[in-house]
Amino acid sequence: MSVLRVVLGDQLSADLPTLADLDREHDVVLMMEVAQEATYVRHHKQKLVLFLSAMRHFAADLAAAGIRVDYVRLDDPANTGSFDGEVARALQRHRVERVVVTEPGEWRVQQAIETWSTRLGRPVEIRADTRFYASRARFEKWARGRRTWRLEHFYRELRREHGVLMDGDQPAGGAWNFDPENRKRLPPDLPVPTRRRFAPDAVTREVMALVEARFPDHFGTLDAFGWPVTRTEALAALADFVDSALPRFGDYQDAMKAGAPFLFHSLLAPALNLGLLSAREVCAAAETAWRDGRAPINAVEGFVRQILGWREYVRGVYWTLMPDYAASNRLNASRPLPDFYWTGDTDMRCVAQAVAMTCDHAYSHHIQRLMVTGNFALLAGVAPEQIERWYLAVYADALEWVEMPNTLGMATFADGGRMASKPYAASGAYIDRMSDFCRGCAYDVKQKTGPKACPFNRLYWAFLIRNRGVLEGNPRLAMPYRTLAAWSKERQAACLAEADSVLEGL
Ligand code: FAD
Ligand code: DLZ
Ligand code: SF4
Repeated sequence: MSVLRVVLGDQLSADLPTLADLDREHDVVLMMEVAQEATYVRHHKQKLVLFLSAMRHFAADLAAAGIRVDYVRLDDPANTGSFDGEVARALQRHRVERVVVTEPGEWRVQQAIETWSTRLGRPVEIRADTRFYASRARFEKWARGRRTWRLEHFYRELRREHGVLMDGDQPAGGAWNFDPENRKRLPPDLPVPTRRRFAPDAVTREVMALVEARFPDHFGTLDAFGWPVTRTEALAALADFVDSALPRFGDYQDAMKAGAPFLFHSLLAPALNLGLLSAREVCAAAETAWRDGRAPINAVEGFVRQILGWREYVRGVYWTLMPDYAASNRLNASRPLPDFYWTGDTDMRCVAQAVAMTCDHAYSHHIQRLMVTGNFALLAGVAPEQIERWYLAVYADALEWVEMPNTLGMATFADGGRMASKPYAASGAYIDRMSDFCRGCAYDVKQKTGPKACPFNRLYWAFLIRNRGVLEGNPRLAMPYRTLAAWSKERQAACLAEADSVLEGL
């Protein structure tokens, strides 16, 4: 019985469940470049190139291994532009009895796939995605019946269950969490490693021309494209990270520096999310580096927590709470996204830097996403849906299952605390402590009010006043609310007026 095996753009893994029992003689693998996926948000040009080039390379690898691949290119004149249309067309080309696919990474794609069997008149088998440590069901089992969900609890369970960084039943290094050691400021003279990047080959260059021609007005530039697009390149990127950056990953995880987008971060999220690397092999490489004495425990535990912890946790949150999750807006934020998120045209140096790095590399690291662009959107009351679509569009690693909970749960507190225990709201003092941005900024981070004062300062207290009804009972915000309680009515009104003048300026 021959089978049509559908492989999506973020499923580029040789061990994909879709391919498990493939019959080389009779089965066909279908891969589709479709316009709908390129435009449902206007993805950064580098993200488009990354997906399409990696898909083409993966298809070539399958074909070289003797597998029949039906690859539909974006510029194929008969291309219908959607997964639904292309699967229907493929069924006319191939005599197959059934369709097999692995769970997709996005809820809307899952919805579409669930209609296929009725619409196409063939059985469609959707297989669980075994590339994650925790299945969707595993997270739901953990979450069921718990009033509050916290990363730390889920993370410890997964470490025990999978024996990651464990010495017997004890956490390796003597503690579950080394976070307190991972908040150092970057010494100004500390050299930042030069990272391994990958020059576009002929396939990537062809895709670059296609993307420039088809999507000229999408955000971002292609000049600095250097993402791994093959498994071989992704493995080289992993080795480079372990050697050159992992030892200091923990210490400077929260640091930011003008003109230095990558610092000691791994840059591995795109390769992980497309399936070129597996979470298991990446965590194993980090753990081996610690056991061999090549990286300290605070770095390795911090790194493993991001992948075995946060990455798995946010996926569980997404699949358990969708589709209602997408409409979360607990703080009733409604302001449109300021234009400078696209242009970088702002005097706020921290924001301008984050947007410039995003434009040049389809990347900015976690603290820039959370504490600069995210924090500003939170303090300014930007509509969650607008900032969420921005994050989905502009980062090479952005897929909704990971991007949405980070935006709605972590950066904007739109989910009201389902995912994180408090909003990550901060004044300019935090950015000043963790970066060198403020020194060259048009605003003064030390001033609290007036036109020269840092806008983060001018917005911070007003944010707490405006959202008192939702946030005041939060134990983690007890301190600032105690401070506010001592403010007179007049002082609070003046603070709100000060914030209004910043917001009008947007
Ligand atoms: P590193 O700092 O080197 O971290 C190592 C790995 O851990 C990453 O590659 C990633 O796989 C994982 N990781 C780290 N933090 C998180 C997290 N909070 N949630 C899930 N996984 C994490 N990550 C994405 O992969 N895709 C997204 O679309 C995305 N959107 C985000 C939006 C916002 C508002 C925020 C605050 C964070 C977002 N993140 C997203 C998480 C994180 O910022 C990125 O994973 C990270 O910056 C990618 O760079 P890196 O590979 O150098 O990560
Ligand atoms: C992001 C993306 C883009 C830009 N293009 C494609 C594509 O042409 N074909 C494809 O199969 N996938 C693409 N993707 C990824 C999808 O948007 C989507 O996120 C995943 O398929 C969900 O599993
Ligand atoms: Fe950002 Fe304020 Fe510092 Fe300027 S002064 S870089 S706006 S935190």
